[in-house]
Amino acid sequence: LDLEMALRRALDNEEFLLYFQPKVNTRTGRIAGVESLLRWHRPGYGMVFPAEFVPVMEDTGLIVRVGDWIIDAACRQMAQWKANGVGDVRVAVNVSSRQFVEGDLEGVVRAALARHQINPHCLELELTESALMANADRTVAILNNLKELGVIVGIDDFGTGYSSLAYLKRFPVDKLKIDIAFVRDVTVNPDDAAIARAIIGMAHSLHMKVVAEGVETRAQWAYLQRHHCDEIQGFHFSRPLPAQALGELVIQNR
Ligand code: G
Ligand code: G
Ligand code: MN
Ligand code: NA
Repeated sequence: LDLEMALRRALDNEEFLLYFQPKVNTRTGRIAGVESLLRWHRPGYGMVFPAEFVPVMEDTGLIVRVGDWIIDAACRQMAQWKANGVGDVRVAVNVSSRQFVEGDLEGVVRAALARHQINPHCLELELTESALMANADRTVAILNNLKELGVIVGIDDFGTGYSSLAYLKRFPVDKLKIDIAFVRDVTVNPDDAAIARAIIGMAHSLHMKVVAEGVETRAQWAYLQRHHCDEIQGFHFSRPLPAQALGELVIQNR
């Protein structure tokens, strides 16, 4: 309950901030974009990670309001990097199920892009299978609107939810993110390797791009490169970084 009270105040007190983890072109090693990851600078506690408070925000519905703030903050940061000479950085934002189901995602995205003068192709949304499956007809309508806007839509943690493959055909999705559960042992476990290759093959057949998360070793990267995974993300290349450090890394990486 203390946590819930503190979270209710956190937005107004500007205690939330975004970190950014690079997504790298698997072939070239160049930064293709970043994923924004929420952090909470809780007074008296230091930096708090989302695992400790996102579930509470989901339960209380706070995530809808905070999710709207995250989309705006990501776009504001893109404008900032541009002003600082870093250039265009594609930012992926995590959208929680409740925000997708209960919020006005299209309206919030449209407003943030306009407010900060952001090219829609520079914004990517990471949706979960559970959000997409909640109401398939509404999902198709929302995704069509987002596609019309020009933003990129991906499915996060792909393979761990209960999405029906039939919907991959119906939903206009641009990207799949292979869950860390299949990446962790991809070089040693033939089953995980088979699943990763199957996701890559299926995505490419459906004209989608594939990103693998949780890449921690050179060997995982090499395997995913050999099997034509488009992008990799993970500690092997970089941990999530504050905005300033990420900007410097992008300049260095060019
Ligand atoms: O950064 P970290 O590894 O602690 O993130 C843990 C989990 O919290 C991940 O599953 C991630 O998707 C989720 N998360 C991180 N940032 C956000 C965010 O901005 N919005 C939502 N809804 N979830 C986030
Ligand atoms: O579910 P989502 O993709 O939003 O979660 C991303 C989370 O994965 C982030 O919280 C990030 O800190 C974490 N992460 C990113 N790279 C790695 C990695 O190489 N290894 C592990 N174990 N976690 C990672
Ligand atoms: Mn994500
Ligand atoms: Na994920």
